[in-house]
Amino acid sequence: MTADSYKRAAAARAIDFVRSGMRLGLGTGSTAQHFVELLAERVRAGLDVIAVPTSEATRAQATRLGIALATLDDVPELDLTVDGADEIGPDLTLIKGGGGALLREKIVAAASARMIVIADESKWVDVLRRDRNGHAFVTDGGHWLLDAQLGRIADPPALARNLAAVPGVMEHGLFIGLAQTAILAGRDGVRLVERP
Ligand code: A5P
Repeated sequence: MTADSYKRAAAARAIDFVRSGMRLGLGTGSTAQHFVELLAERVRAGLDVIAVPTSEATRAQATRLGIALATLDDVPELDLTVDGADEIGPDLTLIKGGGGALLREKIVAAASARMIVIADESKWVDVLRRDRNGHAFVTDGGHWLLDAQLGRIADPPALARNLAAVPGVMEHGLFIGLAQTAILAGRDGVRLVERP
């Protein structure tokens, strides 16, 4: 099995949580793409949902696949958001933003009664860590995204407060208290983790 097949397995499990009539948030990234593909199959089979995408890439994919879309202006409260993550800690604190969509991802997750994070097991970590090379690019919203090298993040809430206090910082990729459920797929199968 490849990492991609694990991502698809996690996405397939998340589809079980979708019911007709739901208002959904659609995440961004390679794992979320699997979820959108599988959701579209259900829509073609008669599932009735409306969805708010978290990026232009997800909007384009969902439109192409025939999923009815809306914005939070039309549908301010969502039932469920399904999204990927760069890292998932044991209390379901997340690092997100590797796909450049963290601002809209956080707004959509915060508007949702429930957020499920889907990932392959490699995303599960004991302590959040960000160790990619620093870079900046412009997001869908026209913001510069900086990838900071911060080593082990022992206290994510304190870091989140410090980042939010920096003038000019629009948003950061720490998602604290947003995900209720993680669906992780790996060699030993698919497991669900609920936030403690
Ligand atoms: C998008 O901005 C990100 O938050 C993604 O959800 C995250 O980077 C996970 O992406 P993959 O599913 O491609 O690993």
